Amino acid sequence: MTGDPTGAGRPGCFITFEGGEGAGKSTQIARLAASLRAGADGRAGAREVVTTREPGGSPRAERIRSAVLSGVAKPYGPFAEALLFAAARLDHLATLIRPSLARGAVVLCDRFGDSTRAYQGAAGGVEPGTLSALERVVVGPTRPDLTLILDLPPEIGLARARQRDRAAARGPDRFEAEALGFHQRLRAAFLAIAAAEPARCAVIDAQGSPDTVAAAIREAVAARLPHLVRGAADAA
Ligand code: Z5A
Repeated sequence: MTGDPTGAGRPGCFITFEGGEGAGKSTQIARLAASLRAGADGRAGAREVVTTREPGGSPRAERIRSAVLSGVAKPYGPFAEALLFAAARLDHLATLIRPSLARGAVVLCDRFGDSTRAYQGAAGGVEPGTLSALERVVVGPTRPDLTLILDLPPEIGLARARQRDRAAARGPDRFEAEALGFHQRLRAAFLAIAAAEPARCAVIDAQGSPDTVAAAIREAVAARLPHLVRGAADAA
């Protein structure tokens, strides 16, 4: 991919996935990556696709991830946690996201700034203006071209996450362990973000089978970023 197809001042394309616990973000990122990597003839590797996640995505940010998800920062409060997520994001942007976008890659990121707005803001009580100021400083112009918000009732997402955790013989992390009301506020917050920024965000019903959700995502990407799917095989 060459030039600046999204008009965002960079040759690559930045797509983020957001939503509550167990919404299927990891599952769907893998599927969209496979679909975008396939060329018109189904040949893998036709397009560079970088998959990454937040918190984390770079060695230094992954160290912050381990600390925050262990719950060690919880006693300092949601604003301190927002600062830690921002510190991780700063490194992730500098070392992985911006260099990938600059060479024309498609970057698919599991969570980004909207998670800070939803978890630390709407559900955690940090004032939105404070988080917007932090986002302006940390993210700058590297805003996503498209944000896919995977939406489903939190009871279903939490049940999926618990089942996955049981299979991996591990307990819930810092945020999975929060009460249902917290997760309901998260869902409302993501839907409010989508309603406030319809040009950037697409809400995807995440209750269907993985195949159904993958098809809805491909449709949303084709509608919003047609240059990405032109020629891409129906691989996922
Ligand atoms: N956080 C924050 O507070 N502030 C911030 O700024 C940022 C993050 C960036 C990261 O946790 C935590 O950090 C997160 C918010 C907070 N909260 N928590 N917990 P994480 O990365 O470990 O977890 P996550 O982002 O919430 O994702 P997840 O729980 O791992 O879920 P997921 O990626 O959305 O889903 P999945 O792994 O693809 O699927 C979950 C299970 O459901 C799995 O067994 C699948 O096989 C199954 N699945 C997937 N799709 C389906 C469908 N369609 N039907 C049935 N079953 C399905």
